[in-house]
Amino acid sequence: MTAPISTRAALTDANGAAHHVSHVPHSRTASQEAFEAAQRVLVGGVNSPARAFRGVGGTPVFIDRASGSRTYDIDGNDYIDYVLSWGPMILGHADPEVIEAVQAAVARGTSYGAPTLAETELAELVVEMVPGAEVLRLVSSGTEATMSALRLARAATGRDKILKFAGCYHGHADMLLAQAGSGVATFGLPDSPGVPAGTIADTLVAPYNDLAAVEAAFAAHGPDMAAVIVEPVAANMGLVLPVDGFLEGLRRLCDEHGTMLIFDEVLTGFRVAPGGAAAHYGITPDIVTLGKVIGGGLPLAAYAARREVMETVSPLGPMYQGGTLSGNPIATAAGIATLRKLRRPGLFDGIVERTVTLVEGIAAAAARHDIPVQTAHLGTLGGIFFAGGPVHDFATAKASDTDRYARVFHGLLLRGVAIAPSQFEAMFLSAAHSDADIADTLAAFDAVFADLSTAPDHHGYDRP
Ligand code: HOZ
Repeated sequence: MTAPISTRAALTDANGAAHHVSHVPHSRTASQEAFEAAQRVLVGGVNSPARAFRGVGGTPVFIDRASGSRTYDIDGNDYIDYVLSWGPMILGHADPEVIEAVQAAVARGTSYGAPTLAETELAELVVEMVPGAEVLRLVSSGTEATMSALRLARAATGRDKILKFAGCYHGHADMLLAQAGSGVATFGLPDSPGVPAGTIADTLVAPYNDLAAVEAAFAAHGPDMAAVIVEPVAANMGLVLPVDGFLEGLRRLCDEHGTMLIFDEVLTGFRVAPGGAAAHYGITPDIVTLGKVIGGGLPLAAYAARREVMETVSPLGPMYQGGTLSGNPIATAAGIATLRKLRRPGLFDGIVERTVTLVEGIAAAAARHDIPVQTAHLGTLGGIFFAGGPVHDFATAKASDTDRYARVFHGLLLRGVAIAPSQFEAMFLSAAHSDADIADTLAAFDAVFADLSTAPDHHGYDRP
């Protein structure tokens, strides 16, 4: 199939009637040319597979700039953005307070390789906000955080085995690339070549939300189990909420077996609640990993635990982990400005309210057009699956209609709304998304659903 990019015909329904359209798209020829040039010198034309549009087909949109709720592409189109750099931009793009803090930091130098006051200030904010985070180590990416958290769990327990859940994504460290979500799920990879069998020999995988499977794993391997690592709210296979008792069950089993419970809150931290999923569910993990929002859009992440566990880490303990750019002064400035503003009364609740309006509105629009959909929302995260029955784990997520997701994705993009270019990702909202943005987005969903139900072969929405 060819890729009909932006045509006015795509904005009419099967009978030629125009829908309410808040946005008239231009062509995307500049993006197409940019992608061709990029592919000559960058593998697949991208620096992270999740950006490659392989899950939906077509050419990635090249972004020129972003502000508030919107991204602007190099052809001059703009999009109400629900990707938000895959989560970090909780205040919206180019938030003035964050930009001011970053500019002030840049003017004082970009990296010192020595301690700064800002690192302590950011850590103090996190300790106040996040249950279980008593002492932190700042790193530069979520992958580094989860990789280090596992090393810590193994060092602190003297055990090797870890348990993860199918469809949960914890970055691309070798021992976590087993039945992973996010880009790994988008590309349908059970695991990755290049990961030695020995490296994942100690990685056990259970279905998300399946406490009986976890109990069985503990029955077989309890004395060897260093850690259970989980996205407390799974947000890398689409958005899948934990069923009642699942997280409590993990906590109990880990306590019974002397195993570290690691909450990977890279996506959910500061998003499910200001204190993350641990605060929302009232369950304190032994180790927590944070990323995305904590850096306000710059490369920064962290792992944290109670003091005696963190004392395993060098320079206090024997477990080595370090990094030249860890706690970078520009990134910490962005993180501090972001977390400070996020704590302002009413700000977080406003994002949550608009998330509810959006997700419930999508469900209502789908119902109007007889399109089976499963939606979920929690805090500032939303999710949609085109499925007739409940989605509670990776198997049910993968059984949803990814082709329909791709068509909806392209229909929305034509109407100036950007959701993730993969079924296996969440929707992210920010403080910059206004009521008008939500209304425009819902109008776009309604129009796309109308077209899909009346004209299933609508060319404008083909998966290229
Ligand atoms: N963890 C990100 C969202 N699932 C993926 C972003 C990326 O890999 O580029």
